[in-house]
Amino acid sequence: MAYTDVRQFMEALRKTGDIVHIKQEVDWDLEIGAIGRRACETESPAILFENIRDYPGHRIFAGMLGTFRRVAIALDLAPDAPIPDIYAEYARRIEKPIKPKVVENAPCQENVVLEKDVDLYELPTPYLHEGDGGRYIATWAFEVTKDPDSGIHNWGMYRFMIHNKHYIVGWPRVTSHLGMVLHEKYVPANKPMPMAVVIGADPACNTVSTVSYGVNVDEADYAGALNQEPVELVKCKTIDLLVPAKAEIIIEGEIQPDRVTPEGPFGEYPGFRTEGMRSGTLCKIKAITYRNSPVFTIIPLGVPPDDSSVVASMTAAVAMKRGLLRHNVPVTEVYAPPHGVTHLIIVGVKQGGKKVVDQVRDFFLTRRRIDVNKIIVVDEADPFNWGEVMHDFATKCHPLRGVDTTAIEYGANPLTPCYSAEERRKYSGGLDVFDATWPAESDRFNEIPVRNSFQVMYPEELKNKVIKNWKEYGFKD
Ligand SMILES: Cc1cc2nc3c(=O)[nH]c(=O)nc-3n(C[C@H](O)[C@H](O)[C@H](O)COP(=O)(O)O)c2cc1C
Ligand SMILES: [Mn+2]
Repeated sequence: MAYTDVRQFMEALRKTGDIVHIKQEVDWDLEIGAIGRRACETESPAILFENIRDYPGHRIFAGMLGTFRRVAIALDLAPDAPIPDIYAEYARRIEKPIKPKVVENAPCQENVVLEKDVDLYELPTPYLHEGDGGRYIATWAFEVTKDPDSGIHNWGMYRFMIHNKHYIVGWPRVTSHLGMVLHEKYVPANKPMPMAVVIGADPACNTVSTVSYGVNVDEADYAGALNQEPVELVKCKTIDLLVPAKAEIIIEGEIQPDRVTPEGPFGEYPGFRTEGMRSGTLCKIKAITYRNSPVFTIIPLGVPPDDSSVVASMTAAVAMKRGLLRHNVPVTEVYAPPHGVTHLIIVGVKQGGKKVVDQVRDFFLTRRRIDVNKIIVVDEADPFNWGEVMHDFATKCHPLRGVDTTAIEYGANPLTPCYSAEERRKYSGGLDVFDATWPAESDRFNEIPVRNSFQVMYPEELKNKVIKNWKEYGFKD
């Protein structure tokens, strides 16, 4: 069964014990952030804050997809489904995009506040981390924009903070889909770019906004794929954009093509506050529409695991696998372990060696954004099994011949904490590929050593006997 709004999903989480309802009064000023952050770091349930200082009648939902259990539930799998199964189900579903359906009446427009009546401070936006440049209204939310030529909508998850009661300011990177369309099409024409912020859409809509399926497709089709039914969209009240009809809150506005405004700093997804204040993208708000008793969704972003390092790492890894296969690189699996915050990726190949490892590197170097800076390529280890990966990395990756280092002049991740301020400003950095595979036949310097494992060291007959008698010896299965 698909969860087509946040309320149904919270009910499912209640049934499995994956949400905590906090009824005590909590402060939007840091307290919600602190509770949410600790819940992430302790892999606790999601949270519904029901009593927020200064905001009676409002609710905040934190950590929608912050554990693989919650991702499994969102996909209607068993809550304790193993991570590879969750990856596989997500990958399987996005193979069949389903077009959205446009509706006339939408819950997200039960209440409408227009133009001069707009006051962004009427929403319970938390001040999340000490040191943030402001109250971030869009954290677990996404922005809808449109390519003026093709009419294709883009859904992307980009942070935005409140500038004042009529303006928000954010940082969609120039290399992001929104950033590219803004700078290539709206800014040169000096035209305002319509943008809607969607807060509190269903899990599928948020999931697909964390990744790019290509610049010529609508993410809405992929949300339909995940839900296995069309997502319902409705036309905004003041701008020509379609937004999810059952979302909790929609903020309608126009990006100002001729103005920049200070944005940040912010406690960012790699788990650090890396940057100071930046020149941000400014958006003037024309309307706020919302459901009765709206649920405001947030992510208390920080060190892993949280929604970013769990679900957004998964969508990123599956996109990488699809890309590698499209480029005929024979990979078996790609895993983005949450603690690698998409900086470290594990790539599995059937047959290792320099040729395939170079193909993997070359694929990553051609991407629009090279957020990854370390890749471990394995042949025998299961990419999802960190113990196996570490063992092969430690023993099979040659400290000289097994490490390939490339400098990146442009396109690197400006949020990577180890990069200098100058590198971050220039989007420069690097990529290391660690070859933890055995060399192909022709490149071998030595015979390949024999693995001392139960699987390899013993005759089949003896292994079968040991397995058969395992329980009788007194072991568990
Ligand atoms: C919680 C969260 C916050 C994000 N914030 C930003 C942001 O402020 N700016 C940005 O460029 N990307 C941000 N991203 C990454 C984008 O969502 C991601 O690159 C996505 O693919 C955007 O779509 P696009 O590739 O079509 O631009 C964020 C991701 C997550 C999970
Ligand atoms: Mn996109």
